[in-house]
Amino acid sequence: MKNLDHKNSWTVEELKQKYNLPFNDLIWQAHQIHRNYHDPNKVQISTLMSIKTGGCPEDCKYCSQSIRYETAVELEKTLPLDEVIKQAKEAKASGASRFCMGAAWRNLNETNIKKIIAMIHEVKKLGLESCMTLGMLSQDQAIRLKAAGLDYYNHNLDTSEEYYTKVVTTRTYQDRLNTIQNVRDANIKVCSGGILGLGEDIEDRIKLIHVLANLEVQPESVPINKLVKVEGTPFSENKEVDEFDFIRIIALARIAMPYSMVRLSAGRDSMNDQTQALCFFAGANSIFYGEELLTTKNSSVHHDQKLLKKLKIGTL
Ligand code: SAM
Ligand code: DTB
Ligand code: SF4
Repeated sequence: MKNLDHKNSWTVEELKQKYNLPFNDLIWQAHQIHRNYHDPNKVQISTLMSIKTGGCPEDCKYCSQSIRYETAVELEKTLPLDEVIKQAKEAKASGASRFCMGAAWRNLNETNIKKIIAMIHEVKKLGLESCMTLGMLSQDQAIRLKAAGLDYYNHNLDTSEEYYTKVVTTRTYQDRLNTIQNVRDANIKVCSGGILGLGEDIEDRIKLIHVLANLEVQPESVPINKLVKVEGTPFSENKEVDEFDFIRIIALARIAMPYSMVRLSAGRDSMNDQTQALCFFAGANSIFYGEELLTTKNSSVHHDQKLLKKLKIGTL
């Protein structure tokens, strides 16, 4: 049964045809693939921690942490190692299998890489998988992070190549692809996805899935975020994403990348339980768990526990 639907030579046209199927046909196809490749009643949970908050020089128009926008986020220093250990222990105790650390950097530098390596060592010692998202990485840096034991690196493409220039002007789509390649070449697992609600068209969303699915090796993890509207950012008043359009993209990601873990990522806080349940049916099988994402509120732990129990979904 395996491998039948797996290919990394999708055309945009083929993906559009899938996306435009009647809703029931689309989510049924996605669910069948989901069952063939994954346990449909299990989700993987990761906890996020911001190890360096605010003051980022990039101009991503959705982000609370860009120095260019007046948001409520205050600039903080890189957190000390003992704070990282404390939070990683709490994440483990609450049932997370992966600890994801994020920094508001354009790229990693020499001073910071030493701190990062120490953090990876400590997280690994606790028996947790490690994930980092630190901006651009060189080939040499990726190799050093791998040597330290890093399991995953998150670096999102966010949207289509065409729309990207409307979202960020301080780096290019190719810069993002280069870092993803450096991560892949260093044998670190790739976590890469995007955000819906940036003002993009449906076609941009389909093209994002197209780029991810056609990478030489598909990402092991594909986070699909719904924009968290942050006051003070240029995208704070963006139009809401239609729930069915969101579920369709989850289904498309599942069909195009059957082996990948599809993460129902930021924005769950503003989704009702029924929408989340349909996302799980359509192929989402990982979530961020914990009261906070990086700088914004996540769905509460209490609420998530209740929802997973209602749906009889267990954790990996
Ligand atoms: N600075 C690094 C970078 O951009 O790669 C790492 C941290 S950055 C906050 C990680 C990812 O979070 C971004 O690539 C973006 O996809 C996502 N993100 C940031 N702000 C968001 C928001 N308001 N809503 C949804 N996703 C967001
Ligand atoms: C991802 O795709 N989503 C996470 C994680 N990777 C790093 C980040 C979401 C951030 C949401 C906005 C905030 O909390 O600042
Ligand atoms: Fe900086 Fe990352 Fe936010 Fe962009 S998304 S402004 S790179 S922290």
